[in-house]
Amino acid sequence: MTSAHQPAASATRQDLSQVRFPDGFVWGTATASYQVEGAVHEDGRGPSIWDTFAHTPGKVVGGDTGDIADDHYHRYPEDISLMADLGISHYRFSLAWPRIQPEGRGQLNAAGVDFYSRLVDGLLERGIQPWVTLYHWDLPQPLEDAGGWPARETAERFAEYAVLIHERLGDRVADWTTLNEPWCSAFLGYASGVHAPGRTEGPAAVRAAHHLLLGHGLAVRALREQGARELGITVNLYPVDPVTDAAADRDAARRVDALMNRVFLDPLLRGSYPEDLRADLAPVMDFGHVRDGDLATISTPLDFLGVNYYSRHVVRAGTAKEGPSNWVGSEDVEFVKRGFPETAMGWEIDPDGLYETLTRVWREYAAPPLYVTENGAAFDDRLDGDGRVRDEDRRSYLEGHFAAAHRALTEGVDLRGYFVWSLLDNFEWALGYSKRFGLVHVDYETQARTLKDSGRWFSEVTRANGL
Ligand code: IFM
Repeated sequence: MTSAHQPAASATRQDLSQVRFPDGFVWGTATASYQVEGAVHEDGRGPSIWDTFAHTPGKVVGGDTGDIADDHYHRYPEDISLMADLGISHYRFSLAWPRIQPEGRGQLNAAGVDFYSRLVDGLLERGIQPWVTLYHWDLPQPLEDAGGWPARETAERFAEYAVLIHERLGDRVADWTTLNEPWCSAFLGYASGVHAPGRTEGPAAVRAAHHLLLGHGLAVRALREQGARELGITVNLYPVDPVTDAAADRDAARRVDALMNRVFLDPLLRGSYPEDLRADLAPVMDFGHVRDGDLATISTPLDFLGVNYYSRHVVRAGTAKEGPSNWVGSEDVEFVKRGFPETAMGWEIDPDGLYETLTRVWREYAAPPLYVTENGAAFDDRLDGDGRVRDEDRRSYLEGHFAAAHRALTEGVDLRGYFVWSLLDNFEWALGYSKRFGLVHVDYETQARTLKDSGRWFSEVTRANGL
C-alpha cells in the first residue's frame, strides 16, 4: 500500500481559518448544455448524439432524457440571479453545437446564437464573467452519422464551428475551453459505450481521442488568429495507485495512468504520445491515424489547463473480462475500493488526490496556469418541509477539496480558480436525474430552485475568498 491509502483528512483539514486564496482568485460554478438547457426542439436546434442515446430504451436510468432538464434555456435569468447570490465571479457553461450548427457544418442557426448572446449579456449585466466550453459531449447527430470522433473530418468541423461562434461571442467572452473531458467522449462514448453514441469499438476510441485532441489544436490555432484572449482545454484526471507494490499491480497502475491521464497530457503539453501507451496498444491497433504535424497542432501553447477532479483510481492486475471496457488493451485491470466514505456516485472521497493531481501536472509538465474547472459531489439530498436542503456532506466534501487545492497553491502551483460542479441538480448522463450534484436543488416537476445549505456556505467562501 502506498501513502495514498491513508485517510486524506489529516493532510487537508488543518488550520482551515488560514485558508485564504490569492486576490483575483476565480470562484465559479459549472454546467453543461445538454444537462441543463432542455428545449431540445426549439429555435432550430438539431439532434445531438445525446438525444439519440437518451431516447434509446435501456441506455439511461429511468428512461430519463435531457428534453426538459432544468429548462435553463428559458429560466436562465433566474439562474443568473442565483449565481449572483452565490457571489461567483465566473459561470462556466457549454454551448450546444447542434443549437448553433444543427447539421454540424455550414451556416449558423441565428436563433441558437441569440440564446447564448442573451445569456452572455445577462451574465455581464450582473458582473459575472462567462466562461465558454465549446464541446461538452453533445455532438450533432449528422456528424456521428458521418463517422463521429473516430473520423478525422469531425476535428475539422469542430474547428470551423469554433471559429464561427467565436466571431459572434468573442467580443464579450474572454475565456474559451475547447473540450470538456475528452476521455469521456472517447472512451465512454466509443469503448465501453456507456455514454453516447454508445459504440463499443476499443481502437475507435483511441482514434476518437486523437481527433478530439486534433480538433482542439486546430481550434486553438484558428482562435488565436482571431485574437482570442484566454484559451484552454479541460481534462479529467485521476491519481492512479497500485493496490500493492507487486510488479503486476504497479504495471496495471502505469497502464491505467497512460490510458486515463497521459494519453491527453503528453500530446497537449509535450507534443508526443507516451511510448509505453503505444506499446500497450500495439497488440490491438497501430497509430496510423496520427499524421505528420498533428502533434505540433495539438501542443499549440495554451493560456490555461482546466483540471476536473472527483476521485482516485486504485488498481490491481486481474484477469481479462469479456465485454466492452474503457481500458482498451488493458481489460484485465481491476478497480479496488479502499473503504473510504463515498459520494452517491460510489466515488471514494479523497481530497488528497486533488492536491496530488495539481502538483503532479505542475511539476511533471510545463503546464500553463491551472484551474479546477470541475469538482463537486452527488449526495442523496432531501428537501425538508421547511424548504431547506441540509447537505452537510456536500459542504464538508467541498471544504476538504478547497483546502487541498489551497495546499497545492502554497506549494507553488499556479492555480487561478475553482469551479464547483454544479450550479444546479441536472441530467447526470447515463444516470439520468437520479444523482444530484447541485448547489441548488431542482424540483423536476415544478422546476422550483432552492439554494442548498452548501450553496449558502459557498457564498460565504466566495465573499471571504477563503474558508
Ligand atoms: O456531470 C458530469 C459532467 O458533465 C462532467 N464531469 C463530471 C460530472 C459528474 O459526473
